[in-house]
Amino acid sequence: MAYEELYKKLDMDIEKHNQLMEILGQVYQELFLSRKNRPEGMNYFDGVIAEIHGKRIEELFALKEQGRALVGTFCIFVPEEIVVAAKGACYGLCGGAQFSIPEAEAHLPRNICPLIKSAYGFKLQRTCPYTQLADVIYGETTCEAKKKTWELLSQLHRVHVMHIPHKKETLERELWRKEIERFKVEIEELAGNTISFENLKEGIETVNAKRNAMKRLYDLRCKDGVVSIAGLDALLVNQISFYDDPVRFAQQVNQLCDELEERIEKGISVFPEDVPKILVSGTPMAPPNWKLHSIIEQSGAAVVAEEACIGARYFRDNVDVSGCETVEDLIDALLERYLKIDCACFTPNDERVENVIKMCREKRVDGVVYYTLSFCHTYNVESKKVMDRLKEEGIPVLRIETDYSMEDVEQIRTRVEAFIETLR
Ligand code: BJ8
Repeated sequence: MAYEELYKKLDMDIEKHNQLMEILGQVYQELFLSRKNRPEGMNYFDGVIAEIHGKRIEELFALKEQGRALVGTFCIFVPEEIVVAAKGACYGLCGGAQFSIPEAEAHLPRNICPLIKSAYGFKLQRTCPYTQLADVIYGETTCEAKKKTWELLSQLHRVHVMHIPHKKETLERELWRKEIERFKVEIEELAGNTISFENLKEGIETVNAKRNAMKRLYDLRCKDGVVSIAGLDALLVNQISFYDDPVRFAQQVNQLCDELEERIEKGISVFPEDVPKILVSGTPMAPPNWKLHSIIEQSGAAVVAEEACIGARYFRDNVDVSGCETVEDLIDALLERYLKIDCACFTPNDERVENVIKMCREKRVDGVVYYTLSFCHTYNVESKKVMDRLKEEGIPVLRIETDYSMEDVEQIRTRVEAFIETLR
């Protein structure tokens, strides 16, 4: 095992880790590598998955040895620009696998969101090198289950909890500004130096460039009647955006987009011309959660967009640095950008409902699958408003609530097939 020495240094359970990787390899082979007509640009992203606990971990370990800050996160609210400005790495921690849930359930109630249980279970198991490497794990107070889990996680790892406002009024804006400043101070302490205006601006521009590349991919997924890339592949690229080096990632996505432009010009589609096009809206799909997309696409429809944090919510808005002259100006710009996030933890959150409709129009979808993880109360409750508005617009919608187990796959498949039939 090539990376065994590294895993020992990270105090990992190597045997269990290898079991996990074997399962991941089999699933990946079946869902991704065995499919035909994938863009060649996906080779890079296949390589990232093949080396997900290899080369990237080596890179991060090297950064750690240089004293750079390594920050693990669970939410798109963490201003990664600040970590990039400090020349460190900010990455998402996995929370999309059933594999780690049984251990987590020894500490956490069974009836909470699988995303939280999965991530917490990885820490208990010591099977995730990203978690083991993190100098600090950033948790946030977006939902009840998360904020209470951080208390338990902090007994196992260094955790910093960011207080995320649930409204967007004056008081909450002030609080959020202070939270961004507090985050900056902690990253500076970890990195051992102060973040200058130039560094922060550069960090923001790096992340903006990454988001621009992802927006370009979003625009090209389905254009001029051609579905140039499978939804499952596009989801994978979105998932990898949370792990990879941001500069390299943007280059690779842009390269993939060049190829997709050519495919569109030549009319090379992954699906037949009349394929029903679906927007998936709802809770994030952390890797390796590929369950719903694979069911939808195996059932004969194409997923052309995700209204989710691993999706458009992450790359829709950039940080506007025009007119910024001081670090404080840049922090204000970060504040403005992050408060555009329309997570269901906000109340009211009508902008999300309107964003779903806007995306449906942009992508000219035939229907929406509203996806919610079991026991996610915020997205679950908000489904009523989103679905009512979709019905008002005459856009068909199917609501799926599920977790990471495979027990309900056939039941979901039957419902999805019936839904797609009505769209034809
Ligand atoms: S900004 S969506 S990444 S909080 S699914 S853990 S809400 S019970 S993930 Fe999220 Fe940030 Fe919001 Fe996005 Fe809780 Fe719901 Fe689980 Fe969730």
